[in-house]
Amino acid sequence: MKRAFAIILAVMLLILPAVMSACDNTPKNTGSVKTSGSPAAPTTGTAPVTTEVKEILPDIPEGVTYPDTTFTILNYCLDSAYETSSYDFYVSEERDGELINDAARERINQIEEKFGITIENVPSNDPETLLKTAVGSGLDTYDIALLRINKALEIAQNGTLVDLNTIEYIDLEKPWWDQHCVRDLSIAGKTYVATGDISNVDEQLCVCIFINKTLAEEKNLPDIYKAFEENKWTVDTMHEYVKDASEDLNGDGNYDTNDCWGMASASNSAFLFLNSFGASFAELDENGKPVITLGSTRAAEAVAKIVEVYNDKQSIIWADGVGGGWSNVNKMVTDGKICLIPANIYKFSTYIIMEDDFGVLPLPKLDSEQENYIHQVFTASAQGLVVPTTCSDFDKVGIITEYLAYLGNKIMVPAYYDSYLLGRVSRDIQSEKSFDIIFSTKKYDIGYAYNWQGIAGTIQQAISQNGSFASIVDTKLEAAQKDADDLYEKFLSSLD
Ligand SMILES: [Ca+2]
Ligand SMILES: [Ca+2]
Repeated sequence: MKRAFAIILAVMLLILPAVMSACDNTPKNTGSVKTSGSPAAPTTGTAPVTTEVKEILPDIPEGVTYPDTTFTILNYCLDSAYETSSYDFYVSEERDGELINDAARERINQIEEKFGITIENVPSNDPETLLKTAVGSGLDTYDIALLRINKALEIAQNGTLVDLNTIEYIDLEKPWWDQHCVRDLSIAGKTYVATGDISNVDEQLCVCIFINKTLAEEKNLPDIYKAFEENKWTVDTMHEYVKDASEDLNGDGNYDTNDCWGMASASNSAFLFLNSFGASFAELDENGKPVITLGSTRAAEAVAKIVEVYNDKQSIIWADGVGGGWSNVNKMVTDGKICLIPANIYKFSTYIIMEDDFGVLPLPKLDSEQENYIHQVFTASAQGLVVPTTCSDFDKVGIITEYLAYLGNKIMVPAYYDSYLLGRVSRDIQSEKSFDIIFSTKKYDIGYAYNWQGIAGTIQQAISQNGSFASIVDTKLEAAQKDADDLYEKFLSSLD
């Protein structure tokens, strides 16, 4: 995955939609579009290199319209717990002039014009309950919904949702659907929830490492970007780095919120390193059957490292270990007292006010032998598309949904990239490179999503006990696998 971000704006605007579509894909599943993102474009800015690129279009019937009808989108819009909000379909006059708002409005306008429909956005803090209730009453209230992925998978068990593969005009192989999501969450080959360019939230809720470069320089820390270039960006490198950054600023012999810290996180966020270190809670096998993988050697090695790092109480401050929690720790970040923060990308909206210079890195590997970086999407809050079983016109829903995703690729993704990631978050070339890596190595962990027998909490438990992971996991493995097997059988014998 290569991109040419250093080229002039005109060329960038031409190629970005195509490039971003490839971004939501595994490398194997691409059409001709991907080639536009491959070779670096000429820096002279003379000849656009995209003239031969054939645009991939949605396979929907020509000229179909649905005049005077409303297309209702139930949307998980605000999540106060995680401070995220979705502007995928939410537009407001107050935010006119903001690129993402204007792009969202443009997408809605184009859809309404093309199909003669009216888009109605229904934002909710609990759309899953609303949808379940509507479907339970046999009501076709919502055409589609964007639900929290974990909750969507949960209600998929109860016959509320349609396997998206059965909807004729939704083509999940198209580049605007996130192939990582389809790969990781399609139990028994059934895809009840999907995301991709239809929404920006899966990117906002992807993890990265945020680094305070000003502080790193003050502390004379080694060049962390160089370690990355040399394939030495590993958990051990990270740990050494954060050890060197901590300082007892007021010299009272205690490390607390008055001091400088190598890293800030929370014991209940530590699980995000599991995927990064090449392990997982569960994986789907070749039949789409979930297999609990938390008992593997790899998982044991990964968790041992996580436990080691998080129990270094002079280097890492836990947001769940200080008064005021994250709001206090976020202030330390913006005050320039934290060197590294593993966080979801949306956290930049909080950190952007800081004066210090900062950069972005992928999450480290377990060791240099590990082939790829891997980045978990936080599915507890990230939302995905679902279609309720009470849908009365699957062709209509398929056609409009596919076109929404396609326009997301053309309109929304470039706005998100230009306005937010490139325009505001990225302050150096390395950060741009990091976003490329992060979005091309997304992972959705089915075991984290279903959390059978509470397996998602085992890492925090191991951290608080400073070890004993094997015995913690041993008590859960068999029952968790049984739960996963039952779910698989249920999905096999299916539902819709
Ligand atoms: Ca997306
Ligand atoms: Ca102190």
